[in-house]
Amino acid sequence: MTSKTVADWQALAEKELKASPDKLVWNTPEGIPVKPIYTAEDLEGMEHLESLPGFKPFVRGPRATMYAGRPWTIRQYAGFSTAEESNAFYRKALAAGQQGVSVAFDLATHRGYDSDHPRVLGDVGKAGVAIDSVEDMKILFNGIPLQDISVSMTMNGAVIPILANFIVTGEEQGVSRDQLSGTIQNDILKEFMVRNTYIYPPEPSMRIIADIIAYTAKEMPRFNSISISGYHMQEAGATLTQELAFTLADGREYVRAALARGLNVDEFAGRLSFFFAIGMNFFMEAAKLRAARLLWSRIMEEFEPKKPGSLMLRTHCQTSGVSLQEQDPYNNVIRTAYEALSAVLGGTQSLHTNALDEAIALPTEFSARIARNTQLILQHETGVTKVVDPLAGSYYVESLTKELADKAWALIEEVEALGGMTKAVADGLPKRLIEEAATRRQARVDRGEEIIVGVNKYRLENEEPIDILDIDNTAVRNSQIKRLEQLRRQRDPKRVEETLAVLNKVAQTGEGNLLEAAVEAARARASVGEISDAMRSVFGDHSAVPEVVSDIYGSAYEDDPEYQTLTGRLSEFAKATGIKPKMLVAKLGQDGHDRGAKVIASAFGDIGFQVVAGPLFQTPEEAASLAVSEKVQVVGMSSLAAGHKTLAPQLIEALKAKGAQDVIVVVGGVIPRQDYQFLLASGVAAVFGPGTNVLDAARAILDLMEGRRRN
Ligand code: 2CP
Repeated sequence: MTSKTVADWQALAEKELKASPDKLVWNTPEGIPVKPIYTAEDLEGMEHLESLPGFKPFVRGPRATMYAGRPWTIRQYAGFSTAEESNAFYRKALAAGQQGVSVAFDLATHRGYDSDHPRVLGDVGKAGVAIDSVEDMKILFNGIPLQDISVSMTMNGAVIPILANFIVTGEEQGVSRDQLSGTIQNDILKEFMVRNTYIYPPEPSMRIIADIIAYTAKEMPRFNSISISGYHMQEAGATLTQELAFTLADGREYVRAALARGLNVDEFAGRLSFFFAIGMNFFMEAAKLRAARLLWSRIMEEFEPKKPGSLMLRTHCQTSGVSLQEQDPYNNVIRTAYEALSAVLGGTQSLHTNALDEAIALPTEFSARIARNTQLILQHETGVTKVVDPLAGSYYVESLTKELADKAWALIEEVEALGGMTKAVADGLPKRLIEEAATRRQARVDRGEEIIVGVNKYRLENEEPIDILDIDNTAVRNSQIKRLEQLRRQRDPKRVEETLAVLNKVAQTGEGNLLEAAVEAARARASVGEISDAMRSVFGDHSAVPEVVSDIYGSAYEDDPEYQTLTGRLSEFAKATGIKPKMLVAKLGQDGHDRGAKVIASAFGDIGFQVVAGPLFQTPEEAASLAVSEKVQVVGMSSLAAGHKTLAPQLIEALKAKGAQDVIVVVGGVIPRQDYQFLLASGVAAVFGPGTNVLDAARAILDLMEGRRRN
């Protein structure tokens, strides 16, 4: 037994360092000062320490035996091009050790458009599978027994037609609703905050959620009615406390919506599930999941449930997409493995591990195998499944658990003071805080304060491009159109019309259940677009006004000479031309991922550009009109959903047609190197792929503008 005290350690550390050990304190983006040492003193008075797994507040896990009894579910998120191809991919993955299915839909489907809609030319079959009707869904799950394999569907906008199609697919496979197991994402609040695949305004969107919770509580006892997601918040730049707080506050709001619908809390609370991102802050991410369970049981106690399961937070996790890098991409395997271990040590119920190429494209069969095997190796070779919550009692992890919980709780209270999450979202607070955090992080990375191996340090001189999957969206679109035509020929039009009229009436009157009505329409073979439109005509479309934060990026660079040179050059340019350089940041197609666009708009604004932040979901034609009316010199098109090869050339053509061929078009975002030549040949002046330093991009654009001026 040592008789040494913390003060003794301080003295020894000071001698070793020849400075105070306080200088080793790491201030994380969450504002948590991480000390170089934690001791028993840090645990004093901590209430949750004595709890056991399977019992409230569930810090140590929702099940008593956790992975010793049953390991987490290996559930890889996938889907691309047609239902046939995605089905073949799922079946192979299941045969190779995957344990659950998780469907990625294309953006046209997300936003409730059939594949033949003119607004979705660049989106069909990209970034997910195209589903237009029950017929597609039946192909998607062909040979996958829906009574045995649980299916997660990431769907929020067009959640009613997709869930209706799933139910009918089950029926036609001979699997009744009460046997279907799985999860629907169905989390609209975070869509308004960060993910942007909404269709309707907040109020009817919340009604949709309540209707789904009510329907599944009654009819689908094995089905998780919602996956309340923080993942996308972290992807959009949120700190871990923001992710934790806003996700749990969203959850509380959904509980309130279901209660307002007349449900009893114990009827539905046990089937609410969660979804978090797991980034590179190894111990803090594991602590985050422990803190999430602690706080959720605290929140749920307010509603006085009788069943212990109603207090239990069960979650899916996905390793972080933003931590993946285009540069030296095999490093991503290593990143993902650490993140996966962190999720497992935190006690996740199911897990997706990203593939090494996911920073630039959909996974290939090769990269998907490595990603899956990352989990299989954890489950079978490392022994981590044998002991429940092995980090319990760690001075550091227990302290982090408490600090994260306390900080997140303070933010949850702030949201409460605003009147709950729906009001906070309408007010814009969460979005603003997340965008500020994202911009701060970009500055840290650009300045090299946060090291990313292979990107801002240890960068390779020559990058060998890796093989990636390319989807021919025109071919997918054509085959979807053919199937839609066949569907429309073969169905009974009168039945379609009648069922859609009923759905429309349920939407209008507020009486009845939207999902129940949509199931009838799906049985009659109404398409995803038609079912969505039957509600769209009543609810309308949501449109967000883009707002951009300022003075975050610039203030991180305050005294930086390089930054001063650049801003100086910009003001020279403005003086010489008589106008401040003006750029439109454009988002085209159904791609709602706007973190990159927002960070660029914000940073460029600070640097000295006049920035027009274009609205989401523009067609190339609409963006060109905006560029002309705003008299911009540059359009920066941000593309993260693989539509760039269709949309960038169309944008250039549209500008030409308006006589605006002088406008410089640059493209940034998730652009594989393989596509650079194609884009440059189409008239794009520069391409900025993942990992681009914002100052470098600004310099390059200014060079282009000066070049044009001289010529
Ligand atoms: C679990 N079980 C056990 C034990 N552990 N039984 C005995 N002993 C144990 N130790 C039981 C559970 O009670 C359950 O049965 C069954 O085993 C399955 O376990 P589970 O823990 O419920 O796992 P799961 O079926 O895989 O469900 C996990 C979730 C679910 C988290 C609850 O919501 C889910 O699968 N979510 C996935 C969401 C997802 O994939 N999202 C993709 C996002 P009972 O059911 O009978 O109780 S895509 C992201 C992209 C980026 C996007 O959004 O854009």
